[in-house]
Amino acid sequence: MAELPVLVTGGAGFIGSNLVDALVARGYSVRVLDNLSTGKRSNLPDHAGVELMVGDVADAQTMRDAVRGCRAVVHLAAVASVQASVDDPVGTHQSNLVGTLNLCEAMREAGIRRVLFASSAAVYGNNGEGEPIGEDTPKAPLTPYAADKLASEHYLDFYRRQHGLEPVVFRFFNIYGPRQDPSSPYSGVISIFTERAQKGLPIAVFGDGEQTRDFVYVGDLVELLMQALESSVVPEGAVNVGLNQATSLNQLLDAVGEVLGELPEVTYQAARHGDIRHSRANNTRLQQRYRLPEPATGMREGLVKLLGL
Ligand code: NAD
Ligand code: UD2
Repeated sequence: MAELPVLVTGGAGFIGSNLVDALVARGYSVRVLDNLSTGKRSNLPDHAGVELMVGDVADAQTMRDAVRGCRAVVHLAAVASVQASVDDPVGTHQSNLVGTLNLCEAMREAGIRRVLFASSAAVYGNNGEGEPIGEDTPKAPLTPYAADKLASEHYLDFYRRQHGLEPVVFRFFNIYGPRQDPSSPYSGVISIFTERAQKGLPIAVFGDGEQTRDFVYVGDLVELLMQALESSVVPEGAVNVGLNQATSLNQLLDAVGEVLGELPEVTYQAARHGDIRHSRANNTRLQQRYRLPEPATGMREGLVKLLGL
């Protein structure tokens, strides 16, 4: 069975390329479908077992071609920037919802069942803020990005009930690690802070730095994705991917300073409009269904790996 490829949509991006490395290391062959909008060819290993199809998930025929002969799919392709979805709701909808629907149809036609889907903590909006957020927390998708993620979850559930698809829906909290692109102001905060600290450029904290996030190292996420791919059972219901640990930006800066030996100038500016104060996952379901790496990668260790030290 292992000779049939796993399809990774968005596999040339940050999370996708880290997953591709792990799949290759475990002897899987991999097909990547990516339009290289934010992903890069150079993120992928030069390996005979990795095939790159440059194409768009929003194109139904491309999606049919991509799933043909695959054993399972990990669906990561999306416009991952919330701000981009605010600026261009119609354009991002093609990637973020139509892409998912095309995938469901292509899998139904091809008789492929297992699909892992990258949803987001964004589906909760500001609900549950201040306490660990459980999966049953009422949803409040406040942006086109979040609306498309939540709608994708519902379509996947329809295909599960109607056509026997085996969707595994993960709601990622804040993922960080190597190859996360720091180039936009809305890139992940860890990618921005570490890049600027390495270059000695000033760091801007929006707010007082006491806001907290539940940061997950990408290597730990990839371990979970591998388990979900290989598991024989697929229980219903989305699963939060967080560590139930709150790290403030000030604590993050301390850790960056410790790991690099020094920090550039840090300025505190006005908080971003609509910024969430505290985001932390209740991860009981994750722990019931999967084995989190024990111990999970701590912030200092994750920064060392990210910085290649
Ligand atoms: P990324 O931008 O590095 O990866 C997305 C990949 O999808 C890129 O390689 C991009 O080129 C590709 N892509 C975009 N639109 C496409 C299209 N229409 N057709 C084909 N390929 C397309 O971002 P990432 O952080 O690796 O995100 C991966 C997934 O995880 C996304 O679905 C994102 O929404 C989700 N997610 C990420 C985080 C996080 O903290 N990084 C949090 C929640 C959810
Ligand atoms: C994350 C996701 C977003 C969405 C949201 C849902 C990322 C990159 N973003 O947004 O897609 O899923 O969660 O809740 O994963 N900050 C600074 N200085 C900077 C950059 C950021 O202070 O230069 C602050 C920012 O204001 C926020 C915190 O850092 O308080 C984290 O920002 P982020 O963009 O990494 O992630 P978040 O949680 O806002």
